[in-house]
Amino acid sequence: MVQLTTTTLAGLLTTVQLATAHFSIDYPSWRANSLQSGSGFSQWVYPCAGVPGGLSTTNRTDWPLTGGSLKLDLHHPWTYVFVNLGLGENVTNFNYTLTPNFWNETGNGTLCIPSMPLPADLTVTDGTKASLQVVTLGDSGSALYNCADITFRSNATSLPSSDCANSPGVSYAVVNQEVNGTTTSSSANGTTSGSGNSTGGSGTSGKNSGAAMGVDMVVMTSVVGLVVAFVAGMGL
Ligand SMILES: [Cu+2]
Repeated sequence: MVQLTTTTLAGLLTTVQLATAHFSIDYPSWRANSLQSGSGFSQWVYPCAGVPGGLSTTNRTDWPLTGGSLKLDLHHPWTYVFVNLGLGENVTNFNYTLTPNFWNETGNGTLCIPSMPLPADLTVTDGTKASLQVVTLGDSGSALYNCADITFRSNATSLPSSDCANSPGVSYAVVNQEVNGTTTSSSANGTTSGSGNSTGGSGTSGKNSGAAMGVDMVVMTSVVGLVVAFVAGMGL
């Protein structure tokens, strides 16, 4: 039984205020500041927070041919993160995933990945234009969207490490897949601290204890539900 008390309402209001915080893409430069009040954009809107492609012809960042840096400013206590890519000048289909296993991220602040690996079946050459869509997913199952436009360049570089560090308390774990009780992949990311993460991140050891596997199972169960809700929300 949930009783609506003054305390509960205050909590709900706090939640709503947190929910307006959303996130930004700091690098590569996002299409537009979808957080700006009066911008008319909403991060709830797929795709790209409703920011149309081609809004700015100068807001396109050069990215290395092997994948570049991604820097997010996350405002929620935790989130699931998906990064997708579509080829072309005005992308309508983000059909390549840069996160085949999505991330379970903890903490608010800067999350910076020095170099995002590209999928093996994605072929790019100098001058190939593309767009990234970053999707974050919370516990309500609703997602937030932002996009950044890039041009693949042979002479482009990643962010220097001095400009690509996570805020204190910000970390992520790559969500494992459980197939018949066998862990098929694990988070082996150097940026994963694992501290303060109550729902994941057990895969770094490469060997699951019974307790850790139990946690993974719970995570995956809820994640499947969330992904279903996510896909349903996209109308696919
Ligand atoms: Cu928010």
